[in-house]
Amino acid sequence: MRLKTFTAPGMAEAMQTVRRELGDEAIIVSTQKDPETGEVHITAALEGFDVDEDAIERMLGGGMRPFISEAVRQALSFHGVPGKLIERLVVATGAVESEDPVMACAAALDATFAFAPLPDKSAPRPFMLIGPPGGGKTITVAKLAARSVMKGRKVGVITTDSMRAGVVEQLASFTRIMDIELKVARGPEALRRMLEDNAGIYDLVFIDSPGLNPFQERDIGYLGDLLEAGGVEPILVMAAGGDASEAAEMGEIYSGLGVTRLLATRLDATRRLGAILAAADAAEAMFSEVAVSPHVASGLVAINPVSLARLLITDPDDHAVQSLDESSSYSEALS
Ligand SMILES: Nc1nc2c(ncn2[C@@H]2O[C@H](COP(=O)(O)OP(=O)(O)OP(=O)(O)O)[C@@H](O)[C@H]2O)c(=O)[nH]1
Ligand SMILES: [Mg+2]
Repeated sequence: MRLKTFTAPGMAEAMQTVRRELGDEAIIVSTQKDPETGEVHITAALEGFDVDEDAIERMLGGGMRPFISEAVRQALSFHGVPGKLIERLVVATGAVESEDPVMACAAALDATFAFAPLPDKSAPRPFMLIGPPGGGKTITVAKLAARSVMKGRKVGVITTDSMRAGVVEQLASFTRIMDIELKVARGPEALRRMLEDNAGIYDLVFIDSPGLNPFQERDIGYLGDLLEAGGVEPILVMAAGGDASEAAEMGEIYSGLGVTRLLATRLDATRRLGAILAAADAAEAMFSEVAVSPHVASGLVAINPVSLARLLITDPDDHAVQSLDESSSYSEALS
């Protein structure tokens, strides 16, 4: 056998080159996408040429596969991903031919989760950010609003969190800078009326919710009433870190409220991502953005299977999270 590696900007071009050079008899030994350049490397073999058969055996799976699966398993285990989810992800790595643990993990994440950033232009329904107390809902409402204001969108911001002293002012201090009037809806009925009155005025509406306790039936009942009255899309906001089993239990509860996406915060202040993987899995929620900074003017980044895989596989001391921060894109809105 003869082994040869081909590089091209995309999979289709790489395959064409393989066929042109080695013909239809070529056997694809491995495919790999360069995470930096996006280039595809295909290693292909052609029968009838004399080379090291053992090397091909190793590449075909005998040698590299267990090593890749083990690397992914160890990384997920370091992050505290629940055992059953680790097994599902490790099995899913087998579907790709890659010698790069990041790409194998990315393929497994892609097969297991959905990834869908929040729109920054317009949306048919308002978004309500919900989640456990202190998860970052209010700051994230301000970040999302700032991002869309920077794109020239007409943004409405509503808070339904008006019971505690100072919390309206916390959000108002940001909306004022963006020249947005913060509206306060005191209860489900007020929210319903406000949204009816505002119908068609805004490209995007972001609604903050109170820090309600997911393990208290009364709290979850009230949150359900708010969501129903508003006819809104609920986005689960949860801080990364913490116990994965607890996060999974919360995910299940929020799944009952119909959350569509998980927006994970505080990735800059944690080393383990098992809890957010467990929460997304239990909530059957898509991953949207992640927040990687406490500052309103920065640090909201869309995540995809490759960037999430890189965070999971890379040594936390390599500061992969910081490299995600696209801070400058909307910071002028609040400076
Ligand atoms: N380091 C870091 N801190 C964050 C991030 N997102 C939010 N925070 C901090 O987390 C704390 C809580 O944020 P809030 O936005 O007030 O959280 P909340 O969910 O609205 O809280 P409640 O309304 O009390 O439930 C604040 O001190 C934020 O600055 C992040 O991505 N990174
Ligand atoms: Mg809040």
